[in-house]
Amino acid sequence: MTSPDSNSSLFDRRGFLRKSALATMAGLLGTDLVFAHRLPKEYLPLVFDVNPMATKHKDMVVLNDKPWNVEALPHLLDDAVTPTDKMFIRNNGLMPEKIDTANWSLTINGESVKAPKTYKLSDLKKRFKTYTYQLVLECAGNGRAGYVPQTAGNQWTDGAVSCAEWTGVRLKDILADVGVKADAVYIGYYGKDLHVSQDPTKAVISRGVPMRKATEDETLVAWAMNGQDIPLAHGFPLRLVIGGWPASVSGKWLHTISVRNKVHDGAKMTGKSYKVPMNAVEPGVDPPEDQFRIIESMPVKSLITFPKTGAMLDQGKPLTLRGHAWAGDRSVKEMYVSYDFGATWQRCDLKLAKNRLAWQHWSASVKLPQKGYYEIWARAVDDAGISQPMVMPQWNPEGYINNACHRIAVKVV
Ligand SMILES: Nc1nc2c(c(=O)[nH]1)N[C@H]1C(S)=C(S)[C@@H](COP(=O)(O)O)O[C@H]1N2
Ligand SMILES: [Mo]
Repeated sequence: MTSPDSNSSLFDRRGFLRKSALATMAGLLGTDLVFAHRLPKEYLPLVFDVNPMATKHKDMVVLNDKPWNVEALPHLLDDAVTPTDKMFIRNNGLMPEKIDTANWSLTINGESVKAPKTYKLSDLKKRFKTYTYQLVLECAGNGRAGYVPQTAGNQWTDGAVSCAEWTGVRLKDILADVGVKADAVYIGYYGKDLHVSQDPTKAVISRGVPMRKATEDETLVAWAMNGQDIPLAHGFPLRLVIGGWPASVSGKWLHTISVRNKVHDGAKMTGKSYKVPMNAVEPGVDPPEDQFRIIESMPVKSLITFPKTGAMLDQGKPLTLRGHAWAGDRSVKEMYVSYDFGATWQRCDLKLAKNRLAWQHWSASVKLPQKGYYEIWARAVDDAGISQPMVMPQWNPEGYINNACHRIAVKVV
């Protein structure tokens, strides 16, 4: 949602905001637009123009505003499905300023398509079967703040993760319609955001995944999130959504997908971006580029979303804990909590995921024996038997994939 002249789906034929658009905005703002009927023709409320924080929960943490990098706190992620206002934002560049939804299109090109093909957004919606999935998007840098020595980049704590409900068409259905050659190995996306230097010739980010991940059922070209248009900060009007892998492969403001006959070499696919050393390194050691591998499925992880760290609890009352757990392409098999610094672990009730690549909800009831200070530690185990580490996992120079156990502090009074 941005410049007035460009949002044709938001305005009616006479240029006034549609009732449905107004309802969406009121929902996002959490309050009514008083005098909405007085808004001049082709005007959007200013608040949507400039600041994605307008639609975020007041406790969301801004790490950077140029580009926008905003994270949730664990207790904000308590909802089963992450609502817009509590969803982290990770922008590498500046959000596109002119979005012409009426003329938005998706082009499929690259060495490994039989012939390039372009679909108008409206045709995509009609032509292919629509699917809805809950998908975990976690920034590969989530948890970076926990690495010692510190690594460069946004110092995410635990909140660069979401699980929203995405609606769109399967990328594999589009690719089948286009026709892909036998030598296809990778796809790469292109989005309409602008480099921070505002130089339009500079690419912001253009990442991708191997064909086997690109053609999974859950890999979507999506236009809706949680049943509404995708919010501008999260990729309006079209986005590639790929659950379980670094969220950097889920391209926002999507206009092109290239089918490649080699590993995609777009911006932030090369160098050391989104890569970790192939072999363990001592903390602080940065090996040469050829000793890095691309991060694929994300590791097993969990969050305690209730209570909030710092909670004061009444003595004698059982404490109900809850949160979510996820494990990249895998599922989570077991979930444990400890309130004695890991000496003993209690098994939690763990639900199945709504669908593959969605997070799983867990809960547990614990009895803290007496007044005093406690920490609750939470630990998930994936279906291959791999557990979250209690301490810092393998340090890496870019500070990726820190899946150490989440801890909260509570006091019984
Ligand atoms: N076009 C584009 N797509 C993008 C990005 C971006 O900067 N530009 N950031 C990526 C990264 S690094 C992450 S972690 C996710 C963040 O998604 P979100 O902001 O919707 O939470 O989007 C990915 N897709
Ligand atoms: Mo990211």
